Amino acid sequence: MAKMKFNRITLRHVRMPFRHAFSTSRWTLTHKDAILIEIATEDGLKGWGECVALAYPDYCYESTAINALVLRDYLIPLVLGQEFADAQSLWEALSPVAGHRMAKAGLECAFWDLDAQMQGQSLSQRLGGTRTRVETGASVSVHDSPEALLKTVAGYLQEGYKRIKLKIKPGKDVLETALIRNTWPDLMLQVDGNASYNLEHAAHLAKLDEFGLLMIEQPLSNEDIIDHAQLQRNLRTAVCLDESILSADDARRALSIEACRIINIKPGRVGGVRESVRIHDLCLSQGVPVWMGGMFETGIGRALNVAVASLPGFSLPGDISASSKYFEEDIIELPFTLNEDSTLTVPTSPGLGVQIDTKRLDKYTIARDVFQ
Ligand code: OSB
Ligand code: MG
Repeated sequence: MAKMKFNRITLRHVRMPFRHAFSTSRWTLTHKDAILIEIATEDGLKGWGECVALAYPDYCYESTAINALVLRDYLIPLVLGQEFADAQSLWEALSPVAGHRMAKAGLECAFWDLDAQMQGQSLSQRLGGTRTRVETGASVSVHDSPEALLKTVAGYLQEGYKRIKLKIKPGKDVLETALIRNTWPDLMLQVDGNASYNLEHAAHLAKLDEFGLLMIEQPLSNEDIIDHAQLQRNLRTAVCLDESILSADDARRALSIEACRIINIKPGRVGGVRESVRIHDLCLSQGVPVWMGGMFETGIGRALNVAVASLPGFSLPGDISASSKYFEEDIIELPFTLNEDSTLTVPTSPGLGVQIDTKRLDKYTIARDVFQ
């Protein structure tokens, strides 16, 4: 296969206002910050990637500013001017740097955009995707009052989302979940603890068992698959791991001790598409459902997630909403919109299959750095 040379790499720090502030168990965000990466090749092709870290390092140790630093000082010097035949060789070139999978994934996403363009294929086709539409659901932030929560959920259902994921934290969990369940008895419903609980909450979390949830996502800390295994033994509800799974090896270890029954895959979190496919394949071979997570991506990261979610093992609705769930305007020309069946359509043009709206991109760019 033709090799691709990374001739010029442009980093942009974008900051896009959210339509509504979003609160997780620890932090409230009013803007989406991200490092966007453009890689230009010798023959003028351009590939785009997004680093999914948030502005504040609460989900994990990576943040937007840390992504920028690690890319500038460590990762870009390893790949600039180099040629790569496949994602494996790119990954090996980045291996001197430990961790920092979100920063690495931004580069890897741009690689795949270029790679699929060179093949004249959409990324979904390139990866062997089997769906033309991917099922989605809405992730619902922690709310101050039950009334406000019900109003938000009702709004998403009205817009057409068929699955709701409620963010929970100690003190805002069982009652809130009961409220939604009692209001919508047949709703596909799941909860996400974002690592805010510990094993002392096990009996309390077991109260969620009566609500017929699809899963409880990452109740315990990022590092701890051992305690998750103990918790899962005491819950009927399936545990799903998000923060704890950074690689296919992590997934294999977690499944081998039954720390979870479901895995949330975020290409940005696990180091990119290649590692996502490895987790997907492992889970498919063991009959473990996976689904596509989200990190409030701009149109670039969203396009990547949609393409990866078109693989056959993604059997549960993903956190891949329409662009308008978060943003007044996206940085791509045609924002992602929700179909009537609670799906997004998988792009079919080459690469990521989205066109950058350069005017809007410039409007939201707060810093730019070119390496060549
Ligand atoms: O835990 O899944 C999470 C967003 C940022 C960080 C972590 C998470 C989330 C979400 C939002 O739940 C999902 C989305 O992008 O819609
Ligand atoms: Mg999560």
